Amino acid sequence: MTQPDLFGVPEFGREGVSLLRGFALTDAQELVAAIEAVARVAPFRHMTVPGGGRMSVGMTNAGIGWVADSKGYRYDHQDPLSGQPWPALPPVFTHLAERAAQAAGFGFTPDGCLINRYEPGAKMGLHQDINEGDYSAPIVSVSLGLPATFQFGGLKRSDPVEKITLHHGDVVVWGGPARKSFHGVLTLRAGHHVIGNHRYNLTFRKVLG
Ligand code: MD3
Ligand code: FE
Repeated sequence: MTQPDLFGVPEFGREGVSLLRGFALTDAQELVAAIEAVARVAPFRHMTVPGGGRMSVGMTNAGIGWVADSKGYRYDHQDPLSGQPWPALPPVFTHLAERAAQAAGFGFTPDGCLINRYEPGAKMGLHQDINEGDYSAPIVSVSLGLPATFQFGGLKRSDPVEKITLHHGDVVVWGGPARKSFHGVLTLRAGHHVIGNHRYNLTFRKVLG
């Protein structure tokens, strides 16, 4: 299902993708406060990927957490920095993800949320999200703060990509045939936003099958 725009034509016409412009706007302040509360317990950090590079995006997690290190990618109940469990999913996170998935035609309760923080200059190269246990579940993504250009391709890295700008409060639900598509985020441009001069992205996942 896709979100029709003002002219009744889907703005982003890919099967399995629902773009819910502004869906998180009314909860944005509460979402940002919850992100910052998580980050006081589990600070944003720049993970190292198996090739040895340092990710430009700062990351933390709530619920079951996504972790990269020199040995690979995995999900873990514990924050490797503290040895403690990741903070629980804040109720405002879970509720928003469930409502967005429902609006897109999915029954979905997340068990993990990767929280990305983009400062100007940060980017995320083309990749697939294929470490989760349940590909029948969608991924719900929430954008907050500065706008970013998102790239969305096909099932092969070499497939052509479509670009779309994601703004503060936009929610995208990716499921069905779109679930294993390549995607990435272009370098964040500097700007000013009331939440701070950065971008947060929440990706809600069903990690356990
Ligand atoms: C399409 N994050 O954390 S969210 C990621 O804006 C990630 O921070 C980006 O990709 C961000 O893994 C993009 C949109 C997104 C997330 C997962 C997807 C799109 C997706 C999984 C499958 C297809
Ligand atoms: Fe991803």
